[in-house]
Amino acid sequence: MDLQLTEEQELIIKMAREFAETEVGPKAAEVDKNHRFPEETVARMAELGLMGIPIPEEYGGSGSDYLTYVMVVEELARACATTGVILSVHMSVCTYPIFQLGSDDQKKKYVVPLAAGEKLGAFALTEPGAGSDAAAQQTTAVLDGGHYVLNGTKCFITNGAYADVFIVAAMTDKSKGTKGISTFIVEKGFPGFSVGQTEDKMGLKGSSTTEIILKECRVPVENLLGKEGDGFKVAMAALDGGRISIAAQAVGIAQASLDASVAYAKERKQFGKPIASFQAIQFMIAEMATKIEAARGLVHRAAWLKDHHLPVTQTSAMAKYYAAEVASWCSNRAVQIHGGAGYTTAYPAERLMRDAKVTEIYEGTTEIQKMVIAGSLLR
Ligand code: COS
Repeated sequence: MDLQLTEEQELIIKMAREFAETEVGPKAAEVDKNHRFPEETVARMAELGLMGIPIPEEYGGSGSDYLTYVMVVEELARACATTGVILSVHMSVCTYPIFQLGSDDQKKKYVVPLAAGEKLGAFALTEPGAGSDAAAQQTTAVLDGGHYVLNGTKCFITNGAYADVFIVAAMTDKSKGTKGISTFIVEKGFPGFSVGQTEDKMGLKGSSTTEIILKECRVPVENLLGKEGDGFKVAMAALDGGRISIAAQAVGIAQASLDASVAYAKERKQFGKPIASFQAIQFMIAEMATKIEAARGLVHRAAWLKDHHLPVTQTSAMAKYYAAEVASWCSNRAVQIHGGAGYTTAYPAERLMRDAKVTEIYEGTTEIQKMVIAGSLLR
């Protein structure tokens, strides 16, 4: 595995880091406090070419690769975890699957504007009764002439109120179990499509998490993504890629927790000296840095496998499981190092702790990742 970056990859990552530090980070606390979806940041990401990093230029993207893209997600999440997940969902579980699995017409119609950042993407698999058990889909899709008619309610949909294009899973044949699920490309303007309730969450407060309601929603037959009955595999393959970028988001949150801890430990004095001089603090910092490096290594390895079209399911699950635990652990330690100040909104530590938690839950809980890892080992 050669992870030596090219000059072009370095340039993209450097640009993303500067953008994150100067434009994204300074707004993170305000976006969190006001539960504000940072539309202007998404527009700037489009201008900078960050909405289509792993997509070839002929399809509106920057022509780079998955590794560079997840490194950018880390940089963004380090500054603002909300911004990290907006890009992650837009690319990993909407734009990229359409690029990989879509017909040429679908790519021209959807990938081009998505990769250019003219449109925002989302992924609608989860339902009230189909979370970890993703196969328990209740949403139905019935063929009616040139359209499929979709009925059902999706929940916890990231980018829900702001996305233009959704990959939606639905049952085309209930009797066939996982082989009766199909995936569709659905536009927000299709008749029968509406956005339902917005969730009030513990963290990632700037990210839009909503219900999607499909009521006699008419989707043209040419918007079937993959073959009828292949939807479960399409969704699982999308999540294989999605979990790498969520893991990168987790590494970004963990790194921000370390950065904040180092700065505070040098500045805060107790017993007549900076708390950085105490071994209890030094050990926490050393453990954080080591875990972050290990998690980042897993993320880069998974992205490299994906770029080389090698099996990635197991490594992607490992990266997501481990990086999410590291993010939660590091952000918890960051609050501890900050003491009473860490429990207030005067410092970013409490926000990082709230933002970290969901990385252990969405795109498959830690327990699901362990099932996937064990499943591939015990097959
Ligand atoms: N890529 C491609 N195909 C896959 C796959 C993957 N990563 N994982 C499973 N499949 C295929 C299997 O090969 C199998 O195909 P065949 O029937 O042709 O052999 C089919 O899908 C069914 O697989 P399996 O029997 O393993 O499905 P299960 O219902 O047991 O589900 C888990 C497996 C639990 C791992 C899956 O439902 C899952 O990942 N759940 C979590 C979903 C999730 O992340 N939810 C969060 C919502 S998105 S924010």
